Amino acid sequence: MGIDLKRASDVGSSVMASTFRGWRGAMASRKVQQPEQLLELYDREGCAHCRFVREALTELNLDVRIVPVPLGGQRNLPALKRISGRDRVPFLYDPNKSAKIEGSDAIIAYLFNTYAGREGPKKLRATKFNVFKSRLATVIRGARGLEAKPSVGSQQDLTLYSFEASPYSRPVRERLCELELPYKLINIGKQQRADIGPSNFRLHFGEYKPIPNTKRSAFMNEHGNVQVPYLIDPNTQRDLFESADILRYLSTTYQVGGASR
Ligand SMILES: N[C@@H](CCC(=O)N[C@@H](CS)C(=O)NCC(=O)O)C(=O)O
Repeated sequence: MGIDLKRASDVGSSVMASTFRGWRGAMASRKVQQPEQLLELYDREGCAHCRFVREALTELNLDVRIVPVPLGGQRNLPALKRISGRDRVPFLYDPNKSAKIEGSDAIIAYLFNTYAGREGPKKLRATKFNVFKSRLATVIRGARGLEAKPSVGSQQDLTLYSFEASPYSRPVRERLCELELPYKLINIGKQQRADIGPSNFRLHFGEYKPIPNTKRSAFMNEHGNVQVPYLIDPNTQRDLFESADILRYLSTTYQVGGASR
């Protein structure tokens, strides 16, 4: 059995990226309720400030529609300009409160105040040091998730189960961003000690039981385990586990030229 060095370095650099950010965006609240209408985030996966917002969304256990606006991308830029009057990310639209907010500090303050009734953590603020660490995370990932690749659009949004610090999910989010594919991001961060670890090697003895009546327990009931990334594509009626398979699928289906990196 040979070792796939390209894959090992992909997963390794993604682990490093999460480590630079102190594994923010791994743990999720047990309390916060998902609002009725989906929040919408204009986002660039490799953008240092967008990462803080996605970390906050995982920690608040909130789902969101991600509208990727990579550098050089033209598909979603008109929608961003229409809603915000500018071309800056991160930009949040909350249809529940008709709120439109630009910039990570303002968005995170809004999210924590509105959905948790408290201030956001200092570690998610855009201080020079935090921005530096978030940029390092992008650098170690070879600047993936920053620039658009030639792609064909999708009719309907895809759905991705993920959590921000998940090393296996990050490459998938990068690819979705580069291909300018909007998607529903369902965050299933860790809510208890038993959730910690990869799906096949949890740091927990005995049978794995997610907390009842959570997104994790619903996922467990449907699939018999909890594992991310998990992608659903209503355009082709495909659903996939395994990050390597998902990356291959996205490139083959949506990338012009179809080649995988
Ligand atoms: N071989 C899988 C590994 C996936 C995996 O282990 N994902 C972790 C998160 S990075 C997971 O699902 N952990 C279990 C959990 O969060 O409950 C892949 O490449 O997608």
